[in-house]
Amino acid sequence: MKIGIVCYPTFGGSGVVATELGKALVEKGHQVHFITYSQPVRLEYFSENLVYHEVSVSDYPLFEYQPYELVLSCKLVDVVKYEKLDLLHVHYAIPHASAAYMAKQILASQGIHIPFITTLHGTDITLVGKDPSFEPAITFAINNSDAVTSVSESLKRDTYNNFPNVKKDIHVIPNFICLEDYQFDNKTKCQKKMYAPNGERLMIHVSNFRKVKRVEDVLRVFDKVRKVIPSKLILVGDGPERPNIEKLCRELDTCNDIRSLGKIVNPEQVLSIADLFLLTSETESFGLAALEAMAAKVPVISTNSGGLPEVVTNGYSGYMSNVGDVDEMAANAISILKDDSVLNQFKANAYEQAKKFEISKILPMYEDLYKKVLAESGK
Ligand code: GMT
Repeated sequence: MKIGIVCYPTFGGSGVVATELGKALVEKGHQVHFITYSQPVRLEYFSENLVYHEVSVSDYPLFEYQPYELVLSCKLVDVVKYEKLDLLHVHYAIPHASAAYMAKQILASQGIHIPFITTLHGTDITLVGKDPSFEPAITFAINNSDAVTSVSESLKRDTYNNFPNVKKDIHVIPNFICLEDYQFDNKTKCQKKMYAPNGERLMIHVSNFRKVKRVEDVLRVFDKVRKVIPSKLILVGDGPERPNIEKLCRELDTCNDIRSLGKIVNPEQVLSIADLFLLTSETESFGLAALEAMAAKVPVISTNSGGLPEVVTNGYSGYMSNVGDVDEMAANAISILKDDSVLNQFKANAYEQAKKFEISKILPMYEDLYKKVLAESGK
């Protein structure tokens, strides 16, 4: 198949999922065209069946806001037509689904039929999607997609709850992991002793430091744990909440026990040296970061919001608590970290849990959906 993939090329989970999906499809012999405004961060991959098309929005003084969606639609028209694509797969509803719809209509007027699949990732539905002014456009784009997927049952429920006029059947296809990427020997550049020189336990948090992640709760949990068990914390990522996080580090006097590593394209190595992953989000449609941690044999302490209970098994691969319950999260973290044998059991369980989301199990779900959509559209 010749598949066009549209996504945000940044560090967010939806871009990572789209990129890894594209690479896996190429491995299976499909031809994949990424159509994005910059090279996706994890697209460090070469194949004659992988093509990147940049969407560049030209600057013009009249535009206070550049018409990105329109430019994307026109780029889709161009790529579909000249690369003879079979279908488009757009990740994140806003504005990718409506851009795909417009491209589809333009192409139809020229006698070219292109079906498109929309994958809902989370904040397109739970946060941005809640802004009522977006509702008609998102509802319309979802209802007019040839197929719609969501990354969890929880997100599917949220979509029907937040968008009562959505009538489209939503297929749940969970996010996935390539476990091969997590096989390291002891000679990796990233060593635990760099960050925990005196044998401390090592905790880690990875996110885009937005409000929804409640990174302050990560610091509060860490602070409670380090008072009982000598510990260090690694923060990976960056985002708008950083100044507040730094302020809280100073207030709690935890700065000397925390290392910020900034944005890391492939966090597998640094994850693999950690003992525990902290994810304190207000909501997560899935929590790809938690899955990546488990793939690196790191148990997860998280909230029980959104799709996280579909990813983490409570009391097995980690523990989940109500949003904001930092006391319980700290107590759970201590119960795992205080004993080597308990920690090792949770690490092994985390890896077993991650195996359920191995890419080889999930990729066929997308391929089957592509085939179904192509058959239904007479291609
Ligand atoms: O908001 C973010 O954290 C980024 C966002 C995205 O679109 O990249 O992440 C969402 O999609 C990920 C991939 O499907 C999920 O693993 C995240 O849970 C989800 N984030 C939220 O729901 C907050």
